[in-house]
Amino acid sequence: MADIEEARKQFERIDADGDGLITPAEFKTALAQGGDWNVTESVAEAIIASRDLDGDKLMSFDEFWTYLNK
Ligand SMILES: [Ca+2]
Ligand SMILES: [Ca+2]
Repeated sequence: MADIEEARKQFERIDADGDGLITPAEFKTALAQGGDWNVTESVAEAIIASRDLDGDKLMSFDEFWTYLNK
């Protein structure tokens, strides 16, 4: 079971501009900063699309949280 406070911190780290939505570009940057997992923007888009519940191509905190609790 994921911890919602920890999840929120992770989400805020990825959401570089703090608008509450993670774009593929933000996700890609966060992965690159996190270590050696370099993905292309289209891969980042695909990962977000697989977690995207409302089809806006962005990941909200709710979608991130749902994903963590799968
Ligand atoms: Ca953002
Ligand atoms: Ca979404």
